[in-house]
Amino acid sequence: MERSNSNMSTLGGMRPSRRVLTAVAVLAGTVLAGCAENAPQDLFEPAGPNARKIDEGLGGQRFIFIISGIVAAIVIGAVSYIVVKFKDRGQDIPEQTHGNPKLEIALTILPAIILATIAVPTVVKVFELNESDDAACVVNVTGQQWWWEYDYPAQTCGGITIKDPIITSGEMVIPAGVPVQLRITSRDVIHSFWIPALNGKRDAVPGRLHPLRMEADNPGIYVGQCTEFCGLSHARMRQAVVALDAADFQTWVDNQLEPYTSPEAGTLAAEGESQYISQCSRCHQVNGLTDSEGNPVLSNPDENVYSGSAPNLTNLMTRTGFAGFTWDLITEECRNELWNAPSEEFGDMYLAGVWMNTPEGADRPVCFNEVELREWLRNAPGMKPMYANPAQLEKTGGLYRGMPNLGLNEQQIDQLIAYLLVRK
Ligand code: HEC
Ligand SMILES: [Cu+2]
Repeated sequence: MERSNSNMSTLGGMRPSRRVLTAVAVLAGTVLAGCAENAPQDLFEPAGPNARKIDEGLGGQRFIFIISGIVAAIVIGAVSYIVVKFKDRGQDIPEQTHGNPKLEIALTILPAIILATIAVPTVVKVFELNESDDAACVVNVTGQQWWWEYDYPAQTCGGITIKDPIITSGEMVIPAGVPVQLRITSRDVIHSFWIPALNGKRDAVPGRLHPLRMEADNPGIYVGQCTEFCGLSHARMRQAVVALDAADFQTWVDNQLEPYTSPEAGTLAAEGESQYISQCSRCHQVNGLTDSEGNPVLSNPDENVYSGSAPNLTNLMTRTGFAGFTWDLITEECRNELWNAPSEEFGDMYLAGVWMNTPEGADRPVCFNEVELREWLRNAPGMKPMYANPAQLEKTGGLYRGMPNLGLNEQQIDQLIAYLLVRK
């Protein structure tokens, strides 16, 4: 027994003291990395009233960390003291005792007090956080493999009228300083929606509607990622909430609802439009698009995609990311500029999107990240593993999970890019 124990502790060729040191170094590294500046998913940097409620005050996470920190320090201190003081130095085994009512009562009451101190204010906060009936707008949030869809019913939102429904993906745009009621659900498996700077997480479960209140103090972009393992590309399912001031939110709504105009005949973009109709419209919708006979082109994702849905591509270029907000529609440089913009300048930059920093009259947007969008059209499952391998399709009854490789050639991709760019 003795021998096998000592074998265990030298496993991997590391002595125990070395292992402890390594563990401490890894832990310290992780903690420091977590404190790094520019960590947009930092739990300790709330940017809205709900996240602040989770962070601060009685029952907040700081309060709980302090109490558990004190308890941990006492326990670790006592254990270390005992380990050193009573180390086996060959002394006699001490006399065994049993029963110490004073100690037992103290050790029952003390933890009960500690737990009650944590539990009572926490439960109160949970109820407060669940309130969402003061919300001024509604956004339906639907998770699917592996992206989020946001649909805005026609409504008046923070004083701004959304006269027709809007459907978008990846980035949810909301007015800053206005409480928004999210109604979260899923079309396939369970996902979980979390924007750490704005609120806690909420699961997206098929067949259920889970409310969550979202409010951002100031204009800016607040990012997060799906936090419920949901299959192959779970790690590539990200999301963002973009808060804009009232005037910018109005502009965003107007842009989304602008009527469709076909690109001028004979242009590359017009060729892209017909490519789009033949290659893409069976899964994707572009609102207002009509075919050569003037009939609306309607998508049919139920017959092509496992979740029964693909992102609505109307005004794709008003977004800054794509495919589960995992790749950027704007270049890295422009993204850094946008994400770090002061809140007064953020709205104008966001609304300009790929056209940010572009001189008046130029016909190519300076901030457009063409490389990754082309790569996506060339071979989407090569970028984001999606179970789109046709050999596996029998398992989903012929339906794709995610976007398949459509075998487009470079010329078709040129046309499609030109088309997607024309639409805002
Ligand atoms: C079989 C269905 C299907 C077809 C056909 C299809 N797509 Fe997709 N596409 C999807 C799905 C599903 C997604 C979401 C994938 C993800 O993010 O995980 C997607 C995502 C996208 C995105 C990212 C959108 C966003 O907001 O995140 C773009 C852009 C796109 N497709 C363009 C096209 C174009 C252009 C075509 C035609 C050449 C096309 N797709 C054909 C299913 C399809
Ligand atoms: Cu997910």
